[in-house]
Order: sequence, then C-alpha cells, then structure tokens
Amino acid sequence: MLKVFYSNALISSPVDNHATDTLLGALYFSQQTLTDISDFDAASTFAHVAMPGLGGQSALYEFFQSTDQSQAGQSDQLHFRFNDNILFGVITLNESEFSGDPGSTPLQAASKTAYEKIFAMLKAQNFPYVLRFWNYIADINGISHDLERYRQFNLGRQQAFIGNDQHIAGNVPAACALGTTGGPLMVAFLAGRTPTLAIENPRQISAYDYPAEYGPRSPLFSRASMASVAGNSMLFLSGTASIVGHQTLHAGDVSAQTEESIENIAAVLDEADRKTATKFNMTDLHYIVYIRDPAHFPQVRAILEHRIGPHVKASYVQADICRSDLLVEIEGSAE
Ligand code: 3EB
Repeated sequence: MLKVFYSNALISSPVDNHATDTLLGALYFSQQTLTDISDFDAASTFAHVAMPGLGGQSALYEFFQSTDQSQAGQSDQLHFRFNDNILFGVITLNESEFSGDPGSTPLQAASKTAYEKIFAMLKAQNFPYVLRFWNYIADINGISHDLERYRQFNLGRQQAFIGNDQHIAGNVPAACALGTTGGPLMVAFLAGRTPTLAIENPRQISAYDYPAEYGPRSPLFSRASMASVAGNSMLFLSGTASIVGHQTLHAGDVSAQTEESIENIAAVLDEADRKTATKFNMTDLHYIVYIRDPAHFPQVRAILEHRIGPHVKASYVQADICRSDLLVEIEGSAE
C-alpha cells in the first residue's frame, strides 16, 4: 500500500512507527533547503521545492510511504526508491549544463533530458505506468528566446514523450507544473506496474488538445489519474485552475478563479465516478493550493472552507502558476 500524508515538520517515524526505509521519499516545500535529513534512508528522494509556505507554516512535507520495505536506486541526477509495486523518483537538472544546443533553449533541453532519463530508468526497472508527474520550474512565466519558459518546458517534455513511445493523447499521467522562486528544474514522479486510468474534465479541452495560442507544443497531462497500488485505489488530481474550454476565466479575480477551480474539481470527480467503480468525494482529497500572491491566501482559504467544508484538508504554498493570468491552482490526492 502507498500512503500520501502531509506534515509541517520533519518527523522521524511518519506513519505507524514504520522503519524509515518504508519511506519512498517526499516533496519538501520551503524557501530554505533542508539540511538535517541524514537519519532518513530516503533522503536522496527528498525533493526540495523552493516555495514558501503560507498561513504561518514555513515548510510543508508531502510524504510518500509504503507499507513495504523499499530499496534505493540512482542513475546520474535521478534518484529513486521502490518496492514490488511502486516507485517514487526525482530528477534535478541545472539548466546551465544545457546551454550548448543551438536548436533548443537550455530549459527545453533540460526538460527533454529529464523526461528521457525518467523513461529510460522506468523501462530498465520495469515500472511502465506513471501515476503522477510533479514539474517545478524557476521563473516559469519568464520569457527568453522569445518564448515563455513554461512553453519551452512543454517543447522538451513533448519531444521526450514522442521519442520514448509514450502516449501524447488519451491515457497520459496526471501532473502539475508550477513556478519556484529559483533553482534547478525538478521533476518528481510515481510509477507502478499496473495500468492507470486517465480522467479528463468535460468542462475543459484536454490539455494535449490545447490550441497553438498556448505554445508551439501542448502540455501533456490528464486531469486526474486513478491508480491501483497493491490493490488499493488512489486518485491523483492534477493541478486544477480557472480554465473552461481552453480559456482562462476571471483574470484578476482570485475569488472567482478559486470558485471556478472548485467547479472543475467537482467535474473531474464526477467524471472519475462515471468511469470507475470507486467514488471519491471532495472531502476525501488532501489538497495543495498554489497561490501566486500571498495576500490572497485568506480569501482562497475561506472559499475552500465554504465550498468543500470547514474541515477541508488543504495546505497552502506560494507559487507562480503556468499561465500568467492564473492566480491560483489546486491539486490533490486521495486513497
Ligand atoms: C491547465 O489546466 C493549468 O503542464 O503539466 C495544470 C496541470 C497545468 C499540469 C502541466 C499544467 C500542467 O492547463 C496548468
């Protein structure tokens, strides 16, 4: 079984006093890099995401823990841990090492390389099905080489998918893509050995079908993925924003964008319900809420508590969103 759980502190026995070698890894959201993780076997798969916590929480950990022992692996800058049914990995690449290719921007080349290395490792380790990708990119809305950096990332990601015989439409993994305050390109992922089911949102055009006005190559992700890990159903909700059809709605209005994002989450969960035998409700998920302007945090939290419930499980961090007119994005997971 895989457990995803959240904490504001680095705790030494995160679940049921299991040995730390059942810990596959973690996403660690904080402005500061972590120094004191030497007691963790999984330390190399602790992925630092340079984003400040909101609401007085300086750090947030999203832990991935299995009930089974795991073992570690590494190839170059790619670190991973796995057992018989699940693998968590993270690759971190400095763009400055990819400045030599005249046909590609450094970020595009780094993105292509990150995904190529991930797909090659998953092939070698026989984990063919990706449940979820997390993409973290510095200065995601910055423009260089006449192209927004998120769009450069999309170019490299699509090249790697095509070169590795991955689906570029239909059954693609759930994902998110957010902007950090700085640092290397980081891609984290979970992969398994049984097929996952991609869920789309009837209110939204699938991201892989977005028109060219959003960049020369489409983003590649589904709105959610339903996975079975050691017989247990899990739902991974992708980053969900105020997009209907392919257009951003409510530019400049963070409250309306939050409401629209929640409408989209409801629609994705309805679609998952329609396509599978497992039902997840909005109150089942734990959410990570990415907010562009920290001043918007109280408003966004009030809307989640009103629309989802006063006990909504949510963590809030400050991040740039991949379209410059988006002020908020919400992702989640449930088991
Ligand atoms: C959107 O719906 C908002 O590029 O992997 C959400 C989730 C978004 C994943 C990605 C982008 C990605 O288009 C942005």
